[in-house]
Amino acid sequence: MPTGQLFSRTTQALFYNYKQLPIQRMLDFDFLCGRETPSVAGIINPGAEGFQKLFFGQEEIAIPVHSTIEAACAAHPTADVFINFASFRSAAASSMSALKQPTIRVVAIIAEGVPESDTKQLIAYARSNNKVVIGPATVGGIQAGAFKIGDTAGTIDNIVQCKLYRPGSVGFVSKSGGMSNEMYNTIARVTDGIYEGIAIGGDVFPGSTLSDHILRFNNIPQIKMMVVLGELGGRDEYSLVEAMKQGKVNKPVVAWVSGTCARLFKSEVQFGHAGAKSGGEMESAQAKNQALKDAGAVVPTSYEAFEAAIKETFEKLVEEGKITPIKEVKPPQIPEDLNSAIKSGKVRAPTHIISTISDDRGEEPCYGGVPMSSIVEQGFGVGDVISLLWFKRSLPRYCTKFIEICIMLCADHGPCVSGAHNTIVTARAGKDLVSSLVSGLLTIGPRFGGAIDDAARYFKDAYDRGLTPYEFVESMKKKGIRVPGIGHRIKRGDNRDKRVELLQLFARTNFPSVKYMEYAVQVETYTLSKANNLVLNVDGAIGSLFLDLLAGSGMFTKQEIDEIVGIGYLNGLFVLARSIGLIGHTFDQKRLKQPLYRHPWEDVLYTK
Ligand code: Q5B
Repeated sequence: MPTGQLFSRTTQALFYNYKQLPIQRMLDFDFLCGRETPSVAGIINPGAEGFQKLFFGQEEIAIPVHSTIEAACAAHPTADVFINFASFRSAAASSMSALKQPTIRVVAIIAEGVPESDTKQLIAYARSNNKVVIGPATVGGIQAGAFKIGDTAGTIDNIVQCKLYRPGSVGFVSKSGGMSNEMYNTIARVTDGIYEGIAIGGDVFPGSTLSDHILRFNNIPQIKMMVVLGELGGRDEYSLVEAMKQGKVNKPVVAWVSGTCARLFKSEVQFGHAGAKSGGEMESAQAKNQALKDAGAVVPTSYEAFEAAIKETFEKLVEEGKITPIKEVKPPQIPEDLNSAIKSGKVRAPTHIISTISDDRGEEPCYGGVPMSSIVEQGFGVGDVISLLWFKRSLPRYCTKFIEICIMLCADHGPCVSGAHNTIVTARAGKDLVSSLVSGLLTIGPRFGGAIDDAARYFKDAYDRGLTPYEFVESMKKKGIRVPGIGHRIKRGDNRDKRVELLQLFARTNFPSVKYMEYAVQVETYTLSKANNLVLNVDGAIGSLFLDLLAGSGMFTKQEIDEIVGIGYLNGLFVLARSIGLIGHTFDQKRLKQPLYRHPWEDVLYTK
């Protein structure tokens, strides 16, 4: 065990296992103390590498993350403290690896339940290599105004209240981490505060003992008095008694061993810590308190009298001129995290996204306000889900059925159409599903599959303005625009598109009105008189029939219909439907292990 200071204002640590809160608390403490460098140099997160963003005061900093202890030590050779937040299962192995690194001097082990045999090996290795282990089962320790391990001393408010942002004159050591927070408060009330505080942990075999730290404190000139809080169980306090008897401690020690109430119980009592169990008279709190008193420590009559005993000892040292009470400094204000400030109602912040169709914050996600479970329980289909997410309302069954029929009929139209061709070529180039799908989807547009919106726009406009089919088609011709929804590469007047017939049949049977569709049929009659391929195609059929659905269902205002047509919702039906087929084509090519596609020369006209 080294004989003096463990930490300083420039000490840096490596933090094992990424735990955002304790690391941020260390950095907040650094800022409070006016440290220039963050006390966490690097984070070891087994298997992960990169950076973690954290705050150092008001600024965000990126702390390097390493996947191994060795890599972290090599990258940060001046970081000599290893703060181990591993679970009890891996804490011993990782602590031993850290102790074996030449750069590491102090290892703090937070986990409870580390096997005692493992801890003994760690202790033996540390002692023979002049290294320090704090813990296991500890919150850690703190050097006021300089360096803090993990969650030691709790919240920033508590740290400020205990004046831990600047050094005092008291060295404090305890077994319990929870009680050490309490004692930092007590000591701050009646003295000029802590210089260093260590919680050695509540295990039967602590990595370093009460006396190890008291002897160390005895060699630190800034520490003028020591406070010890022991507990029943074990014999650790007797090594301190021995050291005091041998005259190795020459600064005042105020001590209390808690657990005097154990005698009130008829049977043996185990307190919170693994080691806090009286194993006989010698290990009782009473016996240890008496032994410390006999060795020269100031031992009060009860825990309640502890504070007064510390106060009295401190004031005596001040009177004797051994302590000059320090000038108080005002610590800087730690900027509050936005989330906690919002939570407490101190600030408000504008949102960056507005969403009206779904919400996943409650017990279950909702589509358009309808919970998932209702969607399943009521036997909703994909048409109902589209109604909720696209049109933000539950449409009548005939409407959702129509949507589903559109999706089924447009799911695929063979491998030769633009979309499927692109998907097939992409899949054969070895690309993944999403790339193959997207390359097919990107062909959907005014000529292929994406004419539904324009068909709806032009048919609606022409019908609403009372144009005859002749006037409509000829006015389009004058403008040089092909009528969207009319014409097909393979369908003809004598070879009609079955999909169009099926959609028309369904609408005639179920829709209250099919006026837009009838208008489209009249347009087709006129275009067919011009050329045999100018049939009403699937885009034109869906576009005109969706106008009938919107107008006839009574579920949409005129303004809403204009908005749906204006924004262009309807190509979404083809995109959604054809994705099914394009995914199928991708799988098909992969399943067939098709090689890279190359278009044959014979099929290209090379010309100048
Ligand atoms: N002419 C679809 O053209 C196609 C005219 C027209 C007035 C028209 C063409 C067109 C509008 C867009 C549209 C959706 C490019 C089609 C689909 C999904 C699919 C696909 C599949 C599936 C076909 C020859 C002559 C020319 C033109 C005139 C042509 N269309 N006049 N209005 N609409 N339609 N797209 O056969 O005087 O000789 O210069 O743009 O609705 O994509 O299965 O394949 O499920 O995957 O190449 O069904 O009609 O004819 O370009 O050689 O034109 O007819 O002006 O006249 P074609 P072109 P002229 S459904």
